[in-house]
Amino acid sequence: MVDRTNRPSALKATDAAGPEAQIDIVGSGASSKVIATLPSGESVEVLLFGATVTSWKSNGGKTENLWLSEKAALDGSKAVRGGVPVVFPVFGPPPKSGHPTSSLPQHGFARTSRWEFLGKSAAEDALGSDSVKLDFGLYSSGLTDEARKAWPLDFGLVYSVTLSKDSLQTVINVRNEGEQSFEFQFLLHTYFKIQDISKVAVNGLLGVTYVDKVLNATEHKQSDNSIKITGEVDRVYASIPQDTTSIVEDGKPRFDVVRDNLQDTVVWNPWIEKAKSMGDFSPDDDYKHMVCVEVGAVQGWQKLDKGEVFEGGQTIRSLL
Ligand code: TA6
Repeated sequence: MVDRTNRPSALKATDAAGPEAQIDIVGSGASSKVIATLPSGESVEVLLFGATVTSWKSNGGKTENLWLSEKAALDGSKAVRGGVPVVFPVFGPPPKSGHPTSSLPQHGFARTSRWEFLGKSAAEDALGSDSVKLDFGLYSSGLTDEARKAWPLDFGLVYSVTLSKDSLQTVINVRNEGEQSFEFQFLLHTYFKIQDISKVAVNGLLGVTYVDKVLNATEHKQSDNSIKITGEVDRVYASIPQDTTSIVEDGKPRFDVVRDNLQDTVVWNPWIEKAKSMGDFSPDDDYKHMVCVEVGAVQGWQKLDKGEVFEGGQTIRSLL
């Protein structure tokens, strides 16, 4: 934690009633991050690189809810291994050729771009100190030359991160700022911190069709309500009817993940070999202490014509 005396004067969320959330901007360049802390101690940290949430603490600040690799790059050198990376405009490896995203890196450019901090406000539906909303922006002009060349479409993204006492809401607003229509995919690649993967179940996907990337991307139907993780899991569940997916640990509800205008969810755990093969995944056996439940619009493409807007996101509730 940065020693408070060395921090620039804290910014106040001016329009919240009652005691105010504290906003600090720390670090410099690609390592800059925004820290919001409620008077009751809950906090969220957002790296401007990728607008990546790297920490979310509930329970008065005592409970860290997100997993972050000990070797996560936090200097802008590569996508953050952990927290909530923002995936846009393509999920996974892009189409091999003949698609506007074909020459983009896996998971697109949003998570490896430098976003702007647009400011803070009391969330529309929040009362005073119980909530604070942080807005981040990424525009075509803010892309690297390489990304701009690879995907020369005019767009605007506003990503809102709202911290409340027991929940974190992250919502994207995508706008087509150009003459040409474009299509995109979006996903929030959330790494949840858990105690023991052998005691975890992911519930709420009963009967949903999924593509299993561990089984050669074959299609399956979820045959029971609880998904247990006993090996590498990499499944893309599509067109999910109910909006909440739950993470249960040791029989007790730990997180609710509520989708808003996003129909799909990816469940991922790299398990032993894949964890070892990722240089920035550390410690190697930390697959036991994380699970990804990633909400998104990744089945097919969302199309925006000139001036059109798409909005979607998640509210994750810590139930500890
Ligand atoms: O969301 C699951 C997934 O698509 C996995 O296939 C795995 O590749 C993971 O994302 C991590 O991708 P990354 O590019 O961050 O290493």
